[in-house]
Amino acid sequence: MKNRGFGSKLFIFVIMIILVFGLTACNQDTENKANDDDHQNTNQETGNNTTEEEFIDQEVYPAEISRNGDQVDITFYTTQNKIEIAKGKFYQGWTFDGTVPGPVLRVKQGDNVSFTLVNKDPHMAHSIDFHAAETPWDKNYIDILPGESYTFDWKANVPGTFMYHCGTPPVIAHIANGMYGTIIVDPVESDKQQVFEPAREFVLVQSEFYAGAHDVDDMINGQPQVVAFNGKANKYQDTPLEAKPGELIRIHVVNAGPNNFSAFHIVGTIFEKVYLNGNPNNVDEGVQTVTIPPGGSYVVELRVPEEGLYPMVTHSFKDAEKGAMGLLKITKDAKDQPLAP
Ligand SMILES: [Cu+2]
Repeated sequence: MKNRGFGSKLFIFVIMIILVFGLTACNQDTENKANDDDHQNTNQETGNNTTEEEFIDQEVYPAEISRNGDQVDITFYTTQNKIEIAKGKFYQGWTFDGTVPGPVLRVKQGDNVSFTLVNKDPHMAHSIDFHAAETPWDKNYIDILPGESYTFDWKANVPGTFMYHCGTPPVIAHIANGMYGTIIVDPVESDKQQVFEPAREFVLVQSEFYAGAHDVDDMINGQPQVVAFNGKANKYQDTPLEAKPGELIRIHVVNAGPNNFSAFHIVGTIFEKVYLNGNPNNVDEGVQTVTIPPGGSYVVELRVPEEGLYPMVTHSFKDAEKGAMGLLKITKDAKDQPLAP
C-alpha cells in the first residue's frame, strides 16, 4: 500500500513536470514565432527577404610592423568584425587586425621578433601561437583579457612558411572564426642551405567556416558550410591570380583548418618542386598534389608554358565544391598583385 501510494504521488508529480515543461516550451515557441514575425515584418519593410543578423563590427586597427637591423617589432590588434565568407554570405569573424586571414608576416631567418598583442575585443580573451617560434606555451601563448596587451620576444631560427593562430580555448572556435594567418621566415644562405630563386609569389590559406561563431558543437561534429582560400569561397574565380608563361611561380599554401586536410593541386600543371613547410632543404620534384594537414604548409613551385586558365583546388572535392577553388591565369599581360590578393 505504502509503495503504491508513493507510486501514484510520483506519477502525479511526473505529469505535473511534463505539463509545466510542455507549457514553457509552448510559450517559447510562441515567443520565437513572434520574434520571427517581427523579423519578417522588418524584412518586409526593408524589402529584404533574407534573414537579418546582428553582427559585431568593431573599428579596425591595422597591424604595426617595423624593422631596425635584425630587430622586428610587430603589434597585432584583435577585434570582432563582419566578414564575407562567400558572395553575399556574412559571418561573425574573430580577427587579427580586422581581416581573415590575418596579415601576412615576413621576416628573415635570424631575426629577433618582438611581438605585442593588444586585445581590443571587449567580449573575450585572445592569444597568439606562432608555429615559427620556439617558446614556452605557458609563458607566452597566454590569454590576453579584453583591454589588455602582452609583449614577448622570440628568434626566427628556422626558415619556412608557418601558420600563426589564436590559441585561446576553445581553440577550434578561435581558429574556425578567423584567427589565423601566415608568417614566412625567409631562409639565409649557408653551406648547408640554399635560398629560393626569385619568383612571382602568392600566399593561399585554406580554412573552413561552420554554422556560426558560437556553434562549437557544429565545429566539432558538423560539416563546414564554406571552405575557402584566403577567407572567401571561390575568391579567385572572377579575379584570378596571374602569372606570365614560363616564369617561376611560388605559392605558399597554409592549411588553417581547423579540421580538414588539404590536397592542394593545380589542374593542368605539375609542381616542378615542392617544399614541406617551405624549408628549402625539404624538396621533392615532379609532384601532382601535396597533402597539407591542419596547422601545416607546403610551398609549391611551378612554371606554366602555355597561356590559359588553370584551376587551383583541394583535390578533396567535397571541400573544393564548398569554395576551396580558384583560378590561376597565365597571360603575357600578367599584372603585379599583392602576396595574398
Ligand atoms: Cu582568439
